[in-house]
Amino acid sequence: TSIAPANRVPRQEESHPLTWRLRDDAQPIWLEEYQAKNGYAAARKALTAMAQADIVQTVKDSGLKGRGGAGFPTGVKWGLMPTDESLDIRYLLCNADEMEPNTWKDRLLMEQLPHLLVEGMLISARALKAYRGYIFLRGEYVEAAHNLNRAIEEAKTAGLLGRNIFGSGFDFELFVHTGAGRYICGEETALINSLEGRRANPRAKPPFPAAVGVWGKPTCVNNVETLCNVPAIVQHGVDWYKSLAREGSEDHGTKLMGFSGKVKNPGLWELPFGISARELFEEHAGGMRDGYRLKCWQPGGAGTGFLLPEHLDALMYAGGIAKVGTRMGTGLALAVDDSINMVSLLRNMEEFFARESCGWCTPCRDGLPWSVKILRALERGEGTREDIATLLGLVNFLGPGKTFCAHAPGAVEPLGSAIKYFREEFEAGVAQATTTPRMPAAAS
Ligand code: L3W
Repeated sequence: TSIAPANRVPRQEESHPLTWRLRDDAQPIWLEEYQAKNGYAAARKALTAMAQADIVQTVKDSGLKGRGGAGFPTGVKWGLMPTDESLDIRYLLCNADEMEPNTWKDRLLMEQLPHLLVEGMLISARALKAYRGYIFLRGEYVEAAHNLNRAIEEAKTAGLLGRNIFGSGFDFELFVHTGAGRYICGEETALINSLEGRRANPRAKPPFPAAVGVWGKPTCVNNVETLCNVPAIVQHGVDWYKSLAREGSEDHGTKLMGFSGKVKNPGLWELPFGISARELFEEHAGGMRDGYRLKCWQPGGAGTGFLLPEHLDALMYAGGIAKVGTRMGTGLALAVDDSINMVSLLRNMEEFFARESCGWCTPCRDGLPWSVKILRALERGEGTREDIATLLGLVNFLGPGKTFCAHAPGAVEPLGSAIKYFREEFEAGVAQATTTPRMPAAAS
């Protein structure tokens, strides 16, 4: 199955650098059509008319930030890659292991615009002096794998991959590597281990991948959407890119944003950073379907916190969402309607996070199943009075800086915010007349 066209508003090159080439019939765009729509012009410019350091500087100056959820500045990450000529190899990895619940933005790009990712990787590889690239793709994305492999073959045949591309002397080989369906492979060092054929446990950072990455070599890992921004930045320049976001946004450019749940018009749109969440919800998603009321929402994936309807005035950029207490994450929001019980919703989410823990560090391995056990009891109305304090203890104990990677902090962020805003629903799951805690409360 294919994803419907991303926008119901007209897409224009000047305002929709990622999606303006999309077809209305949602069919993939192959090389001939991509080139007819100015495809690979940016790559030609980068490889034949720009010095390698100028590409890095352009991306730095654009302020492009990672689109996988963490928002680390891309140019800064690129600047950490050693450019020493004596190095035999550096790698560019594309993190295409899109498995965040409620997030399907990279899938759209890879299925319908595979050449945009190939072109973005070619330019980025030139900037990083990386001669080999891998797209680490979520295994279930079968159509994306097919379309990317076909695009790579087309590009090779046309001399856009391989040796001496555009006569520039630059060589680049690109491969698709499909994962086996584990959420943790989206963590960049777990991804690197998996690519090497090892178990997908995250590695300690530092060293960051730029110093010691895949097979011990300098490696840059960027998200699909991040890399797909690079051609337009190179083609149209920093000033143009910086003019795309709404006034008031500290982030530049556009973002694939979405809304799902019981909204009238669930979907995915390329929108300027800095629009309000209300505009996203009401004008693009059409508000709630008749008979449903918005109870709360998450701005960008299961690992982000719940917000109330009154928070819809927040602006969709990292700092705008931080002001209301959580992270923008992937930018694909979820509307929770008033028919949903928060204990059941959180039980479902924590089951996912507990299942997807790699088990490497104790707080995550033991803490997440513990939260599931408590949430199941509360859902059945068999909780104890101490359960909510224990859950809050886990939110603290599994929070940022206390585990090996961001998996557990992401898992407890929705839990902490759900208890903050809907505590009475958790209290309603406490059995009458219970006094004995089932397990000792976690140290706070
Ligand atoms: C060099 C430093 N590099 C950080 C780099 C780091 C990485 C990037 C972001 O988690 C989040 C997570 C999920 N020197 C550096 C440095 N870097 N400091 O910057 O790193 P970090 O640690 O901030 O985050 P992360 O581990 O990459 C990602 C959240 O995203 N999330 C999940 C998204 C899932 C998908 C998906 O399925 N495709 O996107 C949603 O919010 O919870 O917090 O490259 O090396 N000093």
